[in-house]
Amino acid sequence: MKQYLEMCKYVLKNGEDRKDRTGTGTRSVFGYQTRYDLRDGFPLMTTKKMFIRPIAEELLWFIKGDTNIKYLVDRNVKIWNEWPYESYKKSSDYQGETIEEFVTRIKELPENDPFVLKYGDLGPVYGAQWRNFNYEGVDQLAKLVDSLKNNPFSRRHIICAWNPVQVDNMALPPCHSFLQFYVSADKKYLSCQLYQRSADIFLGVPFNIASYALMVEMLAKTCGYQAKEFIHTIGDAHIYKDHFEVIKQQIEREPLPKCKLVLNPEVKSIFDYKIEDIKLEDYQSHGKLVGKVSV
Ligand code: UFP
Repeated sequence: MKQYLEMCKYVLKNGEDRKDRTGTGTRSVFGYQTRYDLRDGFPLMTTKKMFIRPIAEELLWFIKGDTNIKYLVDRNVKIWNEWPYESYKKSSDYQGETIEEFVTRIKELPENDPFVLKYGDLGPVYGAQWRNFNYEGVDQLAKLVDSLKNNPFSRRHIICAWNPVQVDNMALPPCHSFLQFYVSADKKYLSCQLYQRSADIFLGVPFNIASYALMVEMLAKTCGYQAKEFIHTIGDAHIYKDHFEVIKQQIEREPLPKCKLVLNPEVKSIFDYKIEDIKLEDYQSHGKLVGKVSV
C-alpha cells in the first residue's frame, strides 16, 4: 500500500487548492493511477484501522441491484445515510429530527413502508445501473459474467454506472463510474481497471480500493480465474482541507503486511455471496484515524 501513501504525498505537494461543491475546499490533482497486485494479498489499508464488513455489505447491496439505504441501515452500515437525510431535511415532511432519529425510523419501518420508499431511496445509483441500466432491463453484471466465461478476450468487459439520462436523479452521481475487466492470455488471471471521476483520498479511496478488489476476487472465483491486478485510475484526486493533518499522520506510518481474503469456495455465482462467505485473515493495522465527511 506504499502507492497510496505516495499518492497522498504527491497530492499534498503538487495539488492545486480549489473550492469544491461541499464548501470544504480541497487540494487536488487531475489524473492519477495506482496498481495493486492482488496475488500477494488483499489491499485493505494497514496504515489506519479499517473494517471489511461495511465494504462487503455495500458491494452485496450493489450486486443485488438495491438502491434503498434500508438494506444497509438494517445491517448497521452508515456510509450512505447523510445523503437521504440531507434530502429529507429539505422536504416539507421534515420535523427537526436528527440523523440518528431519521435512521432509526428507517430501521424500524418495513421495507415497503411509504416513508422508507420515499426517503430511503437514493435514486438510480450504482445498483440500479449495474443490474437495470436506465431502468430499461439491461443487466450489465449478468452480461459481464457471461462474457468473462464465454468470451474471455473480449475488449468489452464493461460496467458503466454513469448514466447521463438519470444522473440528475441520483443522490450522488457515481464516483466510481466505469469498470473494465481483462483476462490474461493464458486464461489464468482476471484484472480490473476502475475509472473514478472524483476521489476523496482520505475517506473514500481506501474504501473504494477494497471494494473493487473484493469484486474482482468474487468475479474471478466464480468465473474460473485468479484475481491479478486492480488498477485504480482517478480523475479529480483530492484531499479535503480538514483531512490534511490526519493524512500527514497516516503518511508517517509504516505499512504492515497485507491480509488475506478468504471467500467461501462453495459459492459458484457472484449473485449468491452472503456476508458470511467473505472473511479476512491476518489483518494487522495501525490505529484508527478519523476525518469528517464532506456531504
Ligand atoms: N467519494 C469517494 N468515493 C466514493 C464516493 C464518494 O471518494 O465512493 F461515493 C467522494 C469524492 C468526492 C465526493 O469528495 O465523495 C463526491 O462529490 P462530487 O460528486 O462533488 O465529486
